[in-house]
Amino acid sequence: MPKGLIVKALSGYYYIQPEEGSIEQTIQCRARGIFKKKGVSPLVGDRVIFSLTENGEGTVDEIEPRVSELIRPPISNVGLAALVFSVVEPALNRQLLDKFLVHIEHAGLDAVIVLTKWDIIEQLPPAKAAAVRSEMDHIMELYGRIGYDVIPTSAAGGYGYDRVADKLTKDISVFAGQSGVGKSSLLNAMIPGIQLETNHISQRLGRGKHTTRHVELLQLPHGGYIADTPGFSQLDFLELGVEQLGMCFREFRSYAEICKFRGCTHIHEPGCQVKEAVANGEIDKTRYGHYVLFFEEMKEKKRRY
Ligand SMILES: Nc1nc2c(ncn2[C@@H]2O[C@H](COP(=O)(O)OP(=O)(O)OP(=O)(O)O)[C@@H](O)[C@H]2O)c(=O)[nH]1
Ligand SMILES: [Mg+2]
Ligand SMILES: [Zn+2]
Repeated sequence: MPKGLIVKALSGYYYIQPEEGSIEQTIQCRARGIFKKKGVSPLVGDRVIFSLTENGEGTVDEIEPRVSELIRPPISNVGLAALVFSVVEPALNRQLLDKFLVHIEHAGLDAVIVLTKWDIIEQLPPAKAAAVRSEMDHIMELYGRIGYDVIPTSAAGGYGYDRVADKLTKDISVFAGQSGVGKSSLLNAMIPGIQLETNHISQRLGRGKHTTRHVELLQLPHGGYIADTPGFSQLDFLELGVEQLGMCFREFRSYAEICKFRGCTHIHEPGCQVKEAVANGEIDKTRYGHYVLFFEEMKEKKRRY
């Protein structure tokens, strides 16, 4: 039976690129009923076995084991996530960035942080421009030190995306971020010949309009795939256990190993080396603040279910 890759999922259909075919020759497939019964649904990124039906369509029969899986955006077998944040319009939300990073660390993916719309900084009133620039310098320095590449880009100005493209060396990578930050615009600038739909952010709401409505894999010129995804503004910690949270903050790890108590939550225990590192400035206070916030959020969820 033929094998293929799910490159798009839309309205109950899965679009499969056959192993020996190009992305233009996708086959529209339904999933077999058995998946629903088992509570699994095929994801974009899945390598599958499929069969052809008489009408030129097909059926997804089997999903090969996944290397990784993200719930939001829903995609499997991703090796690297590019977390896309605009420097303005909408303003960079550090809490969402840290939440995102927790998900990425938990899923075991590599991450790069892509800052978009850099050109807009130049057009801001001088005081505002200086404030944004200094915040971005801080973010680049801080996250760089933790071990994440931070890449400033501008689709309008035509720079930075070659550095992003260089990072997309995994078989499948994904662009993820809020609506209106410019994911599709950056992909349009990066990949010759594609024209993804993009849209102005709403003046009234100050955010994007959810222009991209489905997850879709695009073929990269130098091999591999990149997924454009719909934006979102909320992320839930569905599958993450509260005891795993600390490990998802990369810079906590070496300190957590030497906390006085095994299983230290770094909240109230004496002899906590993470808190010590926060106090002496080795760990960023805002990052730690988000850790505490997420910790409480997760505890609260647990209580409610
Ligand atoms: N000035 C400037 N505007 C940009 C840049 N990148 C994107 N934009 C604008 O930002 C708006 C949103 O861009 P999109 O690419 O549609 O954003 P998206 O992240 O794909 O949004 P969703 O599909 O809704 O998740 C559009 O009006 C773009 O023209 C940039 O580098 N500079
Ligand atoms: Mg889009
Ligand atoms: Zn501790």
